[in-house]
Amino acid sequence: MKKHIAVFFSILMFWVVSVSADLNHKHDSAYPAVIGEPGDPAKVTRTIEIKAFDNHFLPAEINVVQGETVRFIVKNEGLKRHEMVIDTLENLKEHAKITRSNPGLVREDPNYLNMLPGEQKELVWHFTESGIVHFACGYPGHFKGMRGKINVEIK
Ligand SMILES: [Cu+2]
Repeated sequence: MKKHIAVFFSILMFWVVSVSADLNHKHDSAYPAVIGEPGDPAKVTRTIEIKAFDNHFLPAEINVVQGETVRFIVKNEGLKRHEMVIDTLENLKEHAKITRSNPGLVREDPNYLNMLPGEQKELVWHFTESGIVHFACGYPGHFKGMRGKINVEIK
């Protein structure tokens, strides 16, 4: 009987581990599903140029269509270092808070760019859900002005 219980529990544990691995696989936990996912550069449908100034983005409002894969070319036209992070507003606020206590923090995530003055970088993003996706520079004193909105229209 004891053996049966042991077998039962090992099967149960195996099931729990596989289900949680599957959940992790479905949703890459680095960013919420509502904002989309890193895009395949081979599937880019549109290129959008954004300029980062001290301290605002131009354009600060962008319209895309659900399903599009966009190549963002971001150029830092300012005299300060800037970031461009695509995320939910909630996560951007959290990021700005972390940046405040870690000045000079540079992340390696696919939804993140960091540019020195004059530098230009690219980010490819696939907008899988309709709604509003935000972008911002989280640096202290920048975050209030350096925010933008991407309206993802229903296909
Ligand atoms: Cu900035």
